[in-house]
Amino acid sequence: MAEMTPTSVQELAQYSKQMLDVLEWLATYGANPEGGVTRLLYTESWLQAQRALLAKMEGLGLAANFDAVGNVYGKLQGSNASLKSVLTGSHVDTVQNGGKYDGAYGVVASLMALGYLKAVHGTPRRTIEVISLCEEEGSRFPLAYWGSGHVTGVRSYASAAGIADLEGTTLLEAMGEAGFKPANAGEHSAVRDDIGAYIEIHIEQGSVLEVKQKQIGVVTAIVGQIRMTVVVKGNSNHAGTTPMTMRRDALAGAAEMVVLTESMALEEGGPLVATVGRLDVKRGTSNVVPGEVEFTLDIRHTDERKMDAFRTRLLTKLSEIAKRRELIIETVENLHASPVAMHQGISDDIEAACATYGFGSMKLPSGAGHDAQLFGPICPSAMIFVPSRGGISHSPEEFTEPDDLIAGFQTLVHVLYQYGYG
Ligand code: HGY
Ligand code: MN
Ligand code: MN
Ligand code: MN
Repeated sequence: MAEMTPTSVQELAQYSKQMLDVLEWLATYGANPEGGVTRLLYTESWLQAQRALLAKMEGLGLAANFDAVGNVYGKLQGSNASLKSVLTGSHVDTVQNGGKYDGAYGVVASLMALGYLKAVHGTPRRTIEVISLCEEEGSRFPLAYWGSGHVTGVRSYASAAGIADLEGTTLLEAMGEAGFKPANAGEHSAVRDDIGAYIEIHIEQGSVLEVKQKQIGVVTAIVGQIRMTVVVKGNSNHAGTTPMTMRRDALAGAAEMVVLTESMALEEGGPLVATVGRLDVKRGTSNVVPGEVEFTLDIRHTDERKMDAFRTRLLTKLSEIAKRRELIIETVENLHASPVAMHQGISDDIEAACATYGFGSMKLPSGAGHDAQLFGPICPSAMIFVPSRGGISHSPEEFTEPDDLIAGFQTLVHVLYQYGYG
């Protein structure tokens, strides 16, 4: 395997500083006045960020382009075109009022890594590409991994049928309005079969690294994840004239279901987690008994069989509540991602790179979902984590120490150098 030359390490320090500045620059796209960042798929702030990243990639001498659904690629062409590419990147879509590191750090560290490698080491043997992926979060539309799903062939335009945001704008309408013309529905628009490895650097979004005082996490596996939408229907009625014993109150029923979800998850115990992240009372008014409620379910586990079994048991219990209260319950599954193990060989090389630089590292599973979950089944994939202060993420409070961001960046550069130039 190729080793980094000493001179390159000094130049790396300069690019490390630039990486921090570019991260702050990216956070200005979709910055909320009260702090935090909101860049939802196909909105102006997300599109401006993607366009700006494409220009930044070109400025670093990479060949850059949008693909059919809005992923942005930056390519450092290799000398041996017969070799499959090394792909590195993440996402810049965010949750509502999220942090400035989730996803963005992975895209910025990757594009700066390619800029450094091109400037200091020239043409690699194997093509190395950075990608800024669409809708990893599923925060505007209830369909996560839209971008990585297209690259890996898991998503097609047909997958978007009936998918709309809370305002009723469909995913395909929003895509067209952002300038990405959906081709015919069945076609896989952006799928690739020439990716030899996928490496993603990301903040941990948990507190294990901080507690264990390690700078780098080497991800062993990404948890399985089920996301569902639950609709509860009863009878909207007059709040003043409807006796308590004659109500079919959709919100009271949903509230009982939310509390049961939490208690069943607590009873099941870790690593299972279950969350109701959003609950909307349809046509909610203070003097009307609620007739319809929609809420989301997010269930995760490292063991797919236990995750599926928990989901089945939970839905049975929710139906019992609905029956007892003479309510109707409808459920739609929006995501069913299996747990995915990361590649042992690349993970070992990440650990070795940490040892080279003296960065303390440890192996750990990821409780958060990532695009690497989609790449893992089609090519060797690995993830590098850096610590999140207080384990906080999906919040304006999200923060990672600059030294840790730099340690992650240098580890990523080292591994990309090995795989691209080795
Ligand atoms: O929800 C997640 O796990 C990720 O942040 N999208
Ligand atoms: Mn993320
Ligand atoms: Mn996230
Ligand atoms: Mn399953």
